[in-house]
Amino acid sequence: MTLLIIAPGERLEWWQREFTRAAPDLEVRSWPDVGDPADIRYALAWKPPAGELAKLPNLQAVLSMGAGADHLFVDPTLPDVPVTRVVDLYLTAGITEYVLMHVLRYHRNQPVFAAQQREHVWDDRARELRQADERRVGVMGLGELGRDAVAKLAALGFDVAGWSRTAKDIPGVACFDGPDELAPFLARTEILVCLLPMTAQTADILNRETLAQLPQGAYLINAARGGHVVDADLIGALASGQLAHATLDVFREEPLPGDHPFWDHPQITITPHNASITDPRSVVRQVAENIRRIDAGEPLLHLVDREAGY
Ligand code: NDP
Ligand code: OXD
Repeated sequence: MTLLIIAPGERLEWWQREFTRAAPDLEVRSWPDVGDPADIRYALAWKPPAGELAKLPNLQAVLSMGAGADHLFVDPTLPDVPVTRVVDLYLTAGITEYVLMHVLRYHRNQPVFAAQQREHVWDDRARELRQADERRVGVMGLGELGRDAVAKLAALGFDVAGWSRTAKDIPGVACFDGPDELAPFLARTEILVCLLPMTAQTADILNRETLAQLPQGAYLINAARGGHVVDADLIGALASGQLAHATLDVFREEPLPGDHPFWDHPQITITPHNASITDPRSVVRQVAENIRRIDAGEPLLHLVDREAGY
């Protein structure tokens, strides 16, 4: 029973080490050193090259190394086996820290003060003095990540709303759902946080039309996927003043190409897709548990609904 890891090279040794600690009986190989492909029963993957998983004739499950599984579904040859994803306290905590950091940064007008510093300007007039309970924050996606973010934003006192596919009831959070409630959700959202999965329904969701439904001068934080944002529409919304600033962790092409206009845009903050990072120390345990379940014929943890795409 062999697990194949297909992922960027720099952390492979760490994964190997953690598997040795948590599941010493499991044989673990790292792509491209597959050995006999017939040995491989499970694959733990992050952005595997298209066609590689289809070469494994006895594959029983693909375990996404991240919370998202969209990087697997882009491969048209992905084998028809169960797909699971990561749900992990550390991963969630990282995203929540990122969301809180950037919401607070916008709430406290930090981009204005950063620009003033570049110009050696001392101007202590806050652009607008607002209390947290007067600041309307909206989170798209109320899943594992979105639910934690809204709870902690609400605990800080923000006026918080969330938008999801199906109806939710979360204490202290104004919940909106479905396409019909997207416009009212956006209309009340001054700081918009995107934590949606990438699916056929959510691709390009932040476009000229939807960005125009936000109040003028709104802020955007995208820690979900680059394909949620239409790049040219974002740049247009920043130029017109419809958006004041955007913080982007994810991009249509990663790494972000050196000549992309986002890099030097004064109203865009870029982070290199590290809002949160899967931590092998905790995640090997759920991978090992899912392998145990596959072997025992038990239902898997954190199964992805292939039809829904998340
Ligand atoms: P979940 O599957 O737990 O939650 C997804 C949420 O999105 C659910 O609330 C779901 O609604 C909602 N949703 C899905 N489709 C729609 C739709 N068409 N309209 C409205 N709402 C929709 O995912 P996670 O919270 O675990 O992760 C979210 C995403 O965050 C990941 O898919 C990944 O892309 C990204 N991510 C980014 C990281 C980074 O470092 N930048 C790190 C980790 C994840 P419902 O509840 O009704 O089903
Ligand atoms: C994930 C990610 O999906 O890091 O986990 O983007």
